[in-house]
Amino acid sequence: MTRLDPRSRRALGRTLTKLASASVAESLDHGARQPTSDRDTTRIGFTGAPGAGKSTLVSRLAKRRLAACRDQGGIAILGIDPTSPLSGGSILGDRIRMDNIVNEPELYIRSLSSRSANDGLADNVADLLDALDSHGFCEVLLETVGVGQAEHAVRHAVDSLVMVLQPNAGDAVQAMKAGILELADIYVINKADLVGARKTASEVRGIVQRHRDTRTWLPPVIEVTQDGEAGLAELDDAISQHLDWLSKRRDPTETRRLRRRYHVQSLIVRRVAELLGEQPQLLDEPTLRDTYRKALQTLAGDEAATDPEARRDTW
Ligand SMILES: Nc1nc2c(ncn2[C@@H]2O[C@H](COP(=O)(O)OP(=O)(O)O)[C@@H](O)[C@H]2O)c(=O)[nH]1
Ligand SMILES: [Mg+2]
Repeated sequence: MTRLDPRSRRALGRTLTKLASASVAESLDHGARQPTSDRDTTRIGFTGAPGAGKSTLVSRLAKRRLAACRDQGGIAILGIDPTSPLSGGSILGDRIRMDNIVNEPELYIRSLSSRSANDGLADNVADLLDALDSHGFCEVLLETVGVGQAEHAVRHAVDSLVMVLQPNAGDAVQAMKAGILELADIYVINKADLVGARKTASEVRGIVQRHRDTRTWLPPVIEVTQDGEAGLAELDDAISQHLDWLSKRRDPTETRRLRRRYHVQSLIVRRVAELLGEQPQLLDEPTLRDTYRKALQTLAGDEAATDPEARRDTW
């Protein structure tokens, strides 16, 4: 059975569905059962406002990058949509649109809602990314919504981060000027067929140049349209160049440490949220320090409950 045959895809789909709403204990159980991947899957993040054209761009790019990945496990696209009354519909819409664009057996596409996370990422995204790594994909393209906090969260989960802006993305450009959005490795001015694209691109280029640090990577600003190949090819090259640049400066141990760090931090944050939900009386302690200490004590006590040996098999 190859990794991308229908049975294997269905099994992966079920795992991702479970992981998306798993408790911390369930996530840890699952993690303990995962085979360690023999090589590191490359992770590329795409972030930007809803409607910026991310899904369209990511599917076209995946198709392009598949040539180099086809014999090495294929590509997975993981889309995280914000929870909203419309998200069910929009996720379905994404799925249909992406499938139409790509329709390749070596490409796996999955969209999930971001549930309770307020940073545009699913709470459990680190689990989901690890599951995709274990499945042996060559590259994972992660699409997340948001301008602001989402970039900070996703920054640590991916190797290259692409920010997708639309022409006249005034808010995002202002945020960049204020130094809030300087985390991307590559900026895409998408929908460059629309009026204002040139101006937005030159504004963003100006900001990137002003913040230039000669010791580090200079983020390129690339104009892309859904009907043209030139911008897409430029983006494809820029991502490869950034990954290459990164690989000369960061060894696999460091990459693994960064991923583990992000993962364990997010598990702890989730566990604290679970605990304070389960035991709200902890919030009634007289002082903040009392609540903090009691919460830590309770967490130390419940670690035993998350020991996979002590739990029944839920996977
Ligand atoms: N004019 C124009 N529209 C585009 C372009 N790329 C995507 N769109 C449209 O923008 C809308 C949102 O696209 P989508 O990929 O779902 O955006 P997402 O919410 O960022 O994932 C869709 O109606 C697309 O057809 C482009 O290059 N030019
Ligand atoms: Mg989308």
